[in-house]
Amino acid sequence: QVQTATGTGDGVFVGSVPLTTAQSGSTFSLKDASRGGQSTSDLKGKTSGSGTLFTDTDNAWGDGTAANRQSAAVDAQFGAAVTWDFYKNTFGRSGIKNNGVGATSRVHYGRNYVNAFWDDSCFCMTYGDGDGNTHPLTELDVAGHEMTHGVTSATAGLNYSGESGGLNEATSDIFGTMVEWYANLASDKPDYLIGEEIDINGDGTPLRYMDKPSKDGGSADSWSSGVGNLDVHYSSGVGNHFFYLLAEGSGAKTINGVSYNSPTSNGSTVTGIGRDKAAAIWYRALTVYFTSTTNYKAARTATLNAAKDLYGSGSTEYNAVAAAWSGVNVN
Ligand code: ASN
Ligand code: ZN
Ligand code: CA
Repeated sequence: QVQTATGTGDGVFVGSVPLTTAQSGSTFSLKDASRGGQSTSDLKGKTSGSGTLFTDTDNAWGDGTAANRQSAAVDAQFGAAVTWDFYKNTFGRSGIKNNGVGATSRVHYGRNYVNAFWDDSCFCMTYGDGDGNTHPLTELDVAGHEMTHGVTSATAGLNYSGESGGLNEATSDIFGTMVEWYANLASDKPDYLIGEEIDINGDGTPLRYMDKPSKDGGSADSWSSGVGNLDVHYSSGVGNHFFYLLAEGSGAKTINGVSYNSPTSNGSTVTGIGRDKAAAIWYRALTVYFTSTTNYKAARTATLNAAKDLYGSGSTEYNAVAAAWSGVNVN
């Protein structure tokens, strides 16, 4: 019969972490019965199919290098576990669909694939190995980002184009970042950067910046009439910048050794309410008020309604939501 066991993992990015695994005789598998049966499989370079469930004989997984094919699986399985715990312990959400069912993860997708993605049809997330195979896409904020696409799909269903697509992407960056803060790993100190560990640009810069999204060379810092024509990973900048302003406030500050400088589009000063309250407001807006066609103007109304529900109309939090949206030109 199958029993639950506690193993150890050494991931490419997460370092040494505990893993809840399954044991059948002398064989362990990367499957977590305590979190809806979430598991991780090896695609071995293929681009379809469910892959081969990772198994092991000593319940010690990976060696911290991408050369060992279990290491990326440790990151993926741990990322799915932390994301599960974040949603469960922060919002009482039991899995992506809130039905107690875990998602599966697939690693080693294709060859030199520099991306990761969520797919509703397999209820699974998939990671490439990156170009050169030393930087798989299995960073924690990416895991949280991809699984959050599943949450968005199961709740608001934000259309993946135009301004609603930007809000969809921002939602994934916001909660991917919150997953990183929830885990608070010494090996990956939490920040307001996306994909900072992967070195996707080869020069040490992250994929995206929440304090000043335009630092990536393409994202919007604030709303303008054409913002919905941008790629959704760029129109997300308006939502990401709103969230940073709401959580941390405008101006310069250093957190965990990273320097941020977040200007508002109208020159106003915004005082942050902290990331936990900001996340609670965004989650309530996502799950109660956003619809498939919500645009930035409607997101302002939705988050104000969420803040009213949680903290009261005219509360400090409510007023901060209004000020943060005005700071990204959503009036
Ligand atoms: N990693 C990308 C994302 O989650 C994949 C995509 O463009 N759909 O947004
Ligand atoms: Zn995304
Ligand atoms: Ca990050």
